[in-house]
Amino acid sequence: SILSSSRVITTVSSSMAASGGEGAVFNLSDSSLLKILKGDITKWSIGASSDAIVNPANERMLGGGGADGAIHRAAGPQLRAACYEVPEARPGVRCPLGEARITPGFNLPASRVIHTVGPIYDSAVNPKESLTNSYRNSLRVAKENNIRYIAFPAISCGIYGYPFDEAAVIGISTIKEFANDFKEVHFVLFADDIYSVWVNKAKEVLQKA
Ligand code: AR6
Repeated sequence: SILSSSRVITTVSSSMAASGGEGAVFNLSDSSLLKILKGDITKWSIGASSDAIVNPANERMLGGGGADGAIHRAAGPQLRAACYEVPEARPGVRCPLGEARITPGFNLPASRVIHTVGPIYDSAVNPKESLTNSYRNSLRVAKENNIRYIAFPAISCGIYGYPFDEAAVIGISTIKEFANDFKEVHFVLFADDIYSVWVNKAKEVLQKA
């Protein structure tokens, strides 16, 4: 797709087309890319067994609204059953704030789902630290499971109320720490306003591809 000249012009790959078509590409390192795409994360896959999407879940890990609800609907009831089997860290808590857990993707195009719990912006003790932990632990779990392509939504930026610009800087900078561990890291963002914030913050934090 041809974007306005202030943005990065890129060709449409199959994964971009599947997730909406519009995208911007940045270098994380010599051998890895960050792609910021507009679209629906439940449709995302790179077509490899080493791909995973990140689910912005809650501590119970049994589904919810927003992207979590959409991911569970698209994956089918086996996903909820697999989440139910994740051992509780404390009663009712399968994934504590800032941590991450992995399951198969079942009926999703992506092979695996990495569930993480971001902070509720207005009530978290240290929302910045918790959001950083969410990204860092999602990437750690992905790396431990040999994931080479991973797609994030804007964790905490919906129901959990995190300001987009602060969340974008945290997400992009934390991903940069893992530049050598992944071939591609994608953000798949649902709305125009969040997409624009992410592209602008990526221009500040990273080099264009
Ligand atoms: N693809 C990509 N992004 C999406 C999609 C989608 N299909 N659907 C929504 N978004 P949210 P949170 C965007 O609310 O703020 C759930 O109830 C959305 O526009 O999904 O971390 C959980 O169970 C927003 O920009 O997650 C938790 O209780 C971003 O994804 C709670 O919500 C994240 O919004 C988690 O809240």
